[in-house]
Amino acid sequence: MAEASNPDTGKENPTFKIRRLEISDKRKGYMELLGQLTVAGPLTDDEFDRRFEEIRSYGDDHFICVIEDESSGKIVATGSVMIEKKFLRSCGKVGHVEDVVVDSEFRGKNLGKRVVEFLTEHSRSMGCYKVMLDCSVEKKGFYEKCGMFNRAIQMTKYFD
Ligand code: 16G
Repeated sequence: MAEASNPDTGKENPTFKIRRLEISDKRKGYMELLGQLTVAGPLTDDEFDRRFEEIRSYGDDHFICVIEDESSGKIVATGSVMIEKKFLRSCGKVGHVEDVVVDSEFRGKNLGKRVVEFLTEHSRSMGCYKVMLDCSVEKKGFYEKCGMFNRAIQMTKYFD
C-alpha cells in the first residue's frame, strides 16, 4: 500500500489507521504488544480465537481498538473499553478503558492519545456519562493530556 507523505517535510511517513481488533491481528503481533504492558501469555491460537468470539458477542459494549503500522503490517497500539450498565444515575452507563499500550518503538507519535480519544468518543456515543481507568503513577501525565484527572485512588486485590 502507498505511504502517505507528510506535507510539512515532504518525507514519506507510514500511515497509522485506527480500527477494531480483527481475529487475524494475532498474527500481526497483537499479543506481543500486550506483553509490553503486563503478563500476556501463554495463549494458544484456539484460546485466542475462543476469547475473540466471546468478546465479539458483546458487540459495541466491549470494543478493542488497534492501530496498525500499514508499512509493516504490525499492530503498534491498542486499547479497549467496556461499557458498564448501571441502575444509578437513572440507568447510567460508564466506559472502563483498559489495556492501553503503544509499542516501545512507536512512542512519541501521539498514538496512545489517539487510542484514548477513540475509546472516549466510543463511550460518549454509547451514552456513557463518564469514562474512567486505572494506571500506574508514571502514566498520570499522559492521561492528564488526554483530558482526565486523578479523582480517586485505585484499590486492588490479586487472586493467587
Ligand atoms: C494498567 C492498565 C490496565 C491493565 C493493567 C495490567 C490501562 C489504562 N490500565 O493498569 O488496563 O489491565 O495495567 O496490569 O491500560 P495487571 O496485569 O497487573 O493487572
